[in-house]
Amino acid sequence: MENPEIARIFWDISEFLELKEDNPFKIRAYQKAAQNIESLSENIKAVYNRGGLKALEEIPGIGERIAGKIEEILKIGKLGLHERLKKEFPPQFLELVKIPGMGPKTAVMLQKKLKIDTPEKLEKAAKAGKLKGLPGMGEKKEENILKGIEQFKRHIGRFPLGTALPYVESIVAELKKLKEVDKILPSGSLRRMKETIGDIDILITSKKPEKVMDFFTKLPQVKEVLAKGSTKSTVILKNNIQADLRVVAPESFGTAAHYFTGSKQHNIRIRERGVKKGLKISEYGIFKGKKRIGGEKEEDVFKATGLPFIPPELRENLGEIEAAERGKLPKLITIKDIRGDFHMHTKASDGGNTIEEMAEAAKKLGYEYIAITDHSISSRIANGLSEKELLSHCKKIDAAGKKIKGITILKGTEVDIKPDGTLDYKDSILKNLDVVIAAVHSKFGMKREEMTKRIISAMHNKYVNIIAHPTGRLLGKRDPYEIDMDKLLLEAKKTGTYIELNAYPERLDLFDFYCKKAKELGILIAIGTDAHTTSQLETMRFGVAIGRRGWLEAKDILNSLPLSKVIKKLHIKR
Ligand code: DGT
Ligand code: CA
Ligand code: CA
Repeated sequence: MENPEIARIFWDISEFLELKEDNPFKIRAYQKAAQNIESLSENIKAVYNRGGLKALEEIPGIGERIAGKIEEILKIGKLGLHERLKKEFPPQFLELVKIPGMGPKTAVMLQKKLKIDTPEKLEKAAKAGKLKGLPGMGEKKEENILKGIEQFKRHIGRFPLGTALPYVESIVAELKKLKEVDKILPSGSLRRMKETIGDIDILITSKKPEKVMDFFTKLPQVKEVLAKGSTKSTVILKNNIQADLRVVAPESFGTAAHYFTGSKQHNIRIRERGVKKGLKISEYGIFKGKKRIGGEKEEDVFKATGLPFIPPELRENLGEIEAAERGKLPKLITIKDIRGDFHMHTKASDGGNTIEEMAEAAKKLGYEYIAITDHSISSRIANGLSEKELLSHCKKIDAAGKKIKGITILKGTEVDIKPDGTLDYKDSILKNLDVVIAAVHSKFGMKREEMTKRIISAMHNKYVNIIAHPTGRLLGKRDPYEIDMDKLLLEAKKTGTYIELNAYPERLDLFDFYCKKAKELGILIAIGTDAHTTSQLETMRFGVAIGRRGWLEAKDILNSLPLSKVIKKLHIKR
C-alpha cells in the first residue's frame, strides 16, 4: 500500500471519530498522522522495512499507537479499527458529513428519521422541504443545508495539486524505467499547476506504444482500466483520480504538448492567431496548406504565431497572449529565488519537530532565514501558547539560533485574530517578536463586512507583518470565508501589511488571481509553507507554483529578499 492510501485510512478514522464526537485530541492525532504520512517523501513501507516499528515512530506525529496501526496495515492490507468503524456507519456517511452545515448529530438523526445516507437523498429531502419540523431543524437550517450541498458539489471530482502532483511524479518515475518510453510530459491542468486537478494527462513518445500501454495499465497505482488503446488509455488510479495516457509520434510532440497542456481558452486563441497567418495548428503539427512546417518542439507553436515562449502556468487566456505580444511577460518566480520561510510550527504548539530540526531542514533547502511561528492561546486544539509560554519559547528560539550556524531563526507567532478583530497577545508581548503573522482560525461563518473589518483591524496593529491564509479555504473541504478581498488588499497597501500565499497543499491561499492583484498594487507576498514537520517545508514548491500562476516575480516576494532587507521590511510599521 502506498502512502496516500495509508493516509486515507487515517483520515477516514479521524472523520469517523468526529462523527462519534470522540476526544478532539485523539481526532487531531489521527489527522496529524494522515497529514504527515501524505507529506512523507520516503515510501512508508521502505521506512518500515528499514527499521521496523522504531523507524515508524521517528516519523513526526507518529507515536507508538499509530506506528502499530501502520504495521497492521502493511502486514494485512487493512486495519481492524477502520473496518469496525466502517461497519458502524453506512458506507456513504462520511460523504454526507462533509456537506457544510451537516454535523454528525444531524446526520445520525436524518438517518434514523428519513433513512438519509447519501448526499443525493439529502438534497432530495431538503428540496422537498422534508427536513424542517424534524428535531432541531428549522427553515433556516434547511436552507443552509441546501447551500452546503451546492458547495459540496463544486468540490467533488477535483483533487488538490499537492495530492495529484506527487502521485503523478511517482507514476512518471515508473514509466521512465521502461526503455520503450522516449519523451514523457505530464500536461493538462497539472502542468499549468492549477490549484485543483480534474484529471491527469500524460504525454509520451514511443516507437512501441503497445508496450507502453501494457506497462501503464498494469502499474501498481492503477485501480481500474477504463479504456486501453494503442494511442490512448484511460485508468482510474487508486486514489480515485482519472489518468489519461497518450502516445504521440515524435514529430508531433511539441504541438501535442501545447495542445494537451491547455488551457482550452488559451489554445483557441493560439489557433486563431495561426489561422490569421494562414497556418493550421493542431495537436499533430503546424501546417501550411498540406506542408508540415513544425510540431516537434513546443516552441514551434509560439514561433509560428509570432510569440515568445509562454510558461504553462500563464496559459489561461488571462492576458498572457497580449503580454507576450508586447514583450511584457513576467520573469516568473522560481523555487531558487526563495531565501526563507516565514510560517512554520514546532512541537511547542502542534508541529512534529523541534526548533533545531526545522532550522536544520531549512538550511538543507539553502535558506538564509526562517521564522518560527507557533499558534497562540485561542487555538486550543493546536495547543496554542500562552503569553508566558511564548516568552519562554522565544528564549529557546534565541538559544537555537546561537547553536545553529548559517541560518537566522526569527522569533515569530501565528497569532489568532479574534472575532472582534483584536489579537490573542498584547502589544507588549508582540513587540518582542521579529515577525508576526496573524490569521483567522475561528468563527468562519461571519458576515462579509464583519469578517473584512475583523482582518482589517488586525492590519492596523503595528506589529502585524503578514496576514496568513487570507481566505481560509480548504481545498475540497471548505469554501473561503466571505470577505471583501479588494478592500483588504487596499488596506494592506495602506498599512504596510504583507499578504501570505500559504503553500500548505490543502490551502494554496492566496488565490492566483488575487496574487496578480496584490502585485499590481505593489503589495509584497510572503510565500509560507505552514509546515508542521520538516518534510512539509518542501511544499514551498506548491506556493511558488500558485505564485507563478499569479504572475509573481522574485521582486514581488518578501521571502526572496536577503535578510537585511527583510528585517527593514518587517519594521516599516513600527
Ligand atoms: P482539468 O482536467 O479539468 O483539471 O483541466 P485540463 O485543462 O487538464 O483539461 P482536460 O483534461 O479536459 O484537457 C486537457 C487539455 O486538452 C486542455 O487543457 C486543453 C486540451 N483540450 C481539451 N479539450 C479541448 C477542446 O475542445 N479544444 C481545445 N482547443 N483544447 C482542448
Ligand atoms: Ca486534465
Ligand atoms: Ca484529460
